Amino acid sequence: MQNFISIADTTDINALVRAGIEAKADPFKDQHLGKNKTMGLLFFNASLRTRLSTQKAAQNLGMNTIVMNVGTDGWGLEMEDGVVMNADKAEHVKEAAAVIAQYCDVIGIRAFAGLQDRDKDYAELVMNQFKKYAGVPIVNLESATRHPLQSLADCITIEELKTKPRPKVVLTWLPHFKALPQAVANSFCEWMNPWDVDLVVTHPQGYELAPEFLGNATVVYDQNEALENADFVYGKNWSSYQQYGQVLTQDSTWMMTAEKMARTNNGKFMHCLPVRRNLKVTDEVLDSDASVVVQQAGNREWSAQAVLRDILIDMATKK
Ligand code: AN0
Ligand code: CP
Repeated sequence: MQNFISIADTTDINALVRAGIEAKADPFKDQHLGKNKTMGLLFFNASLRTRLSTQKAAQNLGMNTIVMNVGTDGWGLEMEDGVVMNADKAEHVKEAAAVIAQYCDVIGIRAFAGLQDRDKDYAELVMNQFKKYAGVPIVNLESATRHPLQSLADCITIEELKTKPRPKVVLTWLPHFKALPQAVANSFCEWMNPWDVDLVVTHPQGYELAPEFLGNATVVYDQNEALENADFVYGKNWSSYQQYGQVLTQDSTWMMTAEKMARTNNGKFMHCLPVRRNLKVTDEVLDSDASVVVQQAGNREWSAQAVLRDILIDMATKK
């Protein structure tokens, strides 16, 4: 694998899931792969899991890591080509990416959707410009439209917990007052679609995901109906794609509760975290045995390790 920006950069989901599970069983077996290599992690937005788990994964592989909150500590970065830089941006990504690549063999980037301009967000300018101008492998740490390291960790978690070959997986919208990106939901669909699960998506009217991400998933607008016999319930809030970036409803009847979980097939509750308790999901659900959110977050280390391992192997064979 040369980059890990979207699922299109991968060839075999199951091989990555297996590599993640193998890394979990024996974290330091590939320590030689990253010797004398440096991973740079650039954050335009806040993070707990991605920041810690990706560093840990890189270190398990013998890499050095450099972390920078570029959003707050760096020069304002101009991402568009050919503009007159007479406003607030002091540095162009053309130089910045090339310079960072002088110090780093692999670059991870987190840059959320702005949620103002849909075309701009869905064009994935930040990832594409870094890919174009850095010339070293780029790893997506959550971009405007995707969060593939999360999705791979979600696959690993489902693989560990599933009790049948083809489980029913329900992605359900949960209420929130803030406008959140569609990235986690988009990516989850993008990874579940080609995988061996039955994917059902449930949300209020107006929260339809972009068709290219929804794929062949079944949309059921009645949340209770969608949850029937679910083996996994994946909760997430996202803002509207159609009325881009808008919060159309905060309807608290969409919150995940123990009563709703009782409709499932002894289903497990998943969430990428961070999660607001008693707004999106009740304490009762999060504190029950049904909740696997901590195991899921733990698997972020192994998804990152599977991806970085693949990138390092690719780099070594090109030498
Ligand atoms: C972010 C999001 O919804 O994209 C990050 C999730 C991993 N969540 C929040 O901003 C709360
Ligand atoms: N799930 C996830 O990406 O968490 P952070 O935003 O804390 O990194």
